[in-house]
Amino acid sequence: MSAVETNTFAQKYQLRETREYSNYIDGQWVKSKSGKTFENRNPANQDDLVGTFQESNADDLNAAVDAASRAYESWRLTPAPKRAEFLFKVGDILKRDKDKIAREMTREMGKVFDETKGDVQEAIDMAFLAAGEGRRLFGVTTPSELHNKFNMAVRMPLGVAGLITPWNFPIAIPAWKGMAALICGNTVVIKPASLTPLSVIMLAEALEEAGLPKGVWNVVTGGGREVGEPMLNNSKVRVISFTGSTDVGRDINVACAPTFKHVHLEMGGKNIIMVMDDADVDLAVDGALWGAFGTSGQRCTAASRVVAHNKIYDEFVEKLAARAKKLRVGNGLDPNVDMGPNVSAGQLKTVESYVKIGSDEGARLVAGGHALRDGDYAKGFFHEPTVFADVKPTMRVAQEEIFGPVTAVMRCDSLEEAIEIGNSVKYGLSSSIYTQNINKAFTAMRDMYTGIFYVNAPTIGAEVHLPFGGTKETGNGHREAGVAGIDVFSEWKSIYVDYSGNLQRAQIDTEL
Ligand code: UN1
Repeated sequence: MSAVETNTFAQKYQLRETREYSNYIDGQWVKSKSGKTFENRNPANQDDLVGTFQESNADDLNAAVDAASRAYESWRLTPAPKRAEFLFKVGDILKRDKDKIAREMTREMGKVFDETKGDVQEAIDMAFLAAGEGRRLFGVTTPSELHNKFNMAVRMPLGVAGLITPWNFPIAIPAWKGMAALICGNTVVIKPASLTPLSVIMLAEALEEAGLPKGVWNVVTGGGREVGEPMLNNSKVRVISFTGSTDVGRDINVACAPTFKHVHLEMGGKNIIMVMDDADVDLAVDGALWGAFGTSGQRCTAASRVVAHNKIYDEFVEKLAARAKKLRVGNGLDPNVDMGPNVSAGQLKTVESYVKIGSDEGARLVAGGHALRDGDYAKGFFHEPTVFADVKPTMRVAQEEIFGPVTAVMRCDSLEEAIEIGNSVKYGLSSSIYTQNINKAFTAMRDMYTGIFYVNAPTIGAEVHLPFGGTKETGNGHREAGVAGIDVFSEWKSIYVDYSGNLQRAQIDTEL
């Protein structure tokens, strides 16, 4: 491909010129000590080179951790409302640049422009939420069991936070983690997914423009082995927050055990929409379509399973298949497109292999089922929105995370059966019910063992001021976003102030 063609694409969609990007370490844009770079190309059009990025190594990572560690000494002592001022500014900058950032993000990872605007909006929301928290960061005061003694518990930061972030929400998830880390007084080293370094660089540009002191936020691009592993091994990093696959999360947990780092893991999902016989079927179809094919199904919270009551099953399947067939697939920057490509050749291959697995298992293909390779599609990683019907709950397509535009529809005869099927997977991120019956809604709300639950809405649509995360193999007991996110990036210090002037022994000198 020639540079001229790249420019044509960039110009057509008002994109940045292709160039080499640097790491951001200690307030400077610097090249990797490796001397190597890697390319990042548009998944909708491999001719379009987004940029080249530093293929960093352990030296770069350790330099970033050292910088973050030095900056920590003054950042932790900066009053939290003052730290908040930087975050308010970042929120304003992201708001000002929302469309520009979103266009680059669509170019970088493929989802449609409306969705990348939502991604940037989520980062804005998170910046403002965390900034507001700067005047709260509530602790606890409580009476003492002794006379003239004052008890309280306060939050303290941990030190350097290491963030390993995914490509599907390339700015929202770094913001969930990063804004919470910063407001608590931690400094940050972030390794973005290799498929979306630019989104995290754009976030760093906003933080730099907001005047964040040097070393407080550092970005090191590169691979998991070369950058991620040294982060896990560096004893100055005190907390790791990771979003990605369950397999990688497990390895991270093990790798962090020897240095007793705090670890927050956000991993896989196999989320379900339950459609009851009294549901508004058209609304449920709208929800299933958005839940399954938003972000081309590449969300941890994607509705990759649906269980529909036998009484409405045929109507639901027919309508969902018809609507899925009508979705327009293509370049997410084109306003006439409903669904973008898969993020990479590897991801597309996974989708294709699951379509084969589903067909071999005897599931009935009612929409899609093929990669798109003709004409302009040949330049990207496109796949048709795909619906399997008559899926059995034990089939692999109903059990395993696919992370692509494929959903598996199953049958049930009752709410109890739907809940049993819903809970029968190893993940526990998100679930939802469509029903007009409040008793059913509350029963499912209580009995679905997932971290997120929706009524008359799909499995996606989390807002930043509520905890985000899941049970079982989705998480390790933590949540991010909301006030729960503050818990990941702070720890408690219980403080006892004895102003009696006497030695008072707790549990012993307690008689009046
Ligand atoms: C994810 O599913 O990977 O709830 C994150 C949503 C978004 C975040 C999703 N706010 O769909």
